[in-house]
Amino acid sequence: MSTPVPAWVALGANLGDAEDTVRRALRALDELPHTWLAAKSSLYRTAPVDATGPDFINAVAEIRTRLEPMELLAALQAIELAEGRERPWRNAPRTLDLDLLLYADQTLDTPVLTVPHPRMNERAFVLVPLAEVAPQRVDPASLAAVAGQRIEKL
Ligand code: PH2
Ligand code: MG
Ligand code: MG
Repeated sequence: MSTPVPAWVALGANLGDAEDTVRRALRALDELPHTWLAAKSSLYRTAPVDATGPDFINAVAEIRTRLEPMELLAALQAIELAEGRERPWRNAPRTLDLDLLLYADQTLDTPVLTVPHPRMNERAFVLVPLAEVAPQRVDPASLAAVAGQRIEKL
């Protein structure tokens, strides 16, 4: 069997009991096949970026996984669906969003999956929690550039 690799997943929610949902999703990541939770950031309350609706709860998980990137994407989408995720329009309020940020040191560019996540460096709600679990994977200039975005540790 393949050796496990590190990957980082952004969690976000702004519908229903978002805090509860994010905590449950962290456990769900740990329960995925061939995957476990290696580290989790704090939870944060964040202002919506290019989105409407209430404040988000965000966090970042570091996992180890033997799933290939596309298998992992499918597994993340299954967790979103189990939490009642609907996609009425782009960036609509959501019960749960799980975005694959980084998969080891790989880059991927397919119609359904781009890694590293193409917008991660513009978002405090990704960079601040990612810096907690994997500071070596955060570009300091990007982190400084998003300092104006509202984010508060729970
Ligand atoms: N996700 C988005 C768009 N905007 N804003 C915040 N604060 N948190 C998110 O998770 C988020 C967002 C698209 O997935
Ligand atoms: Mg997203
Ligand atoms: Mg998403």
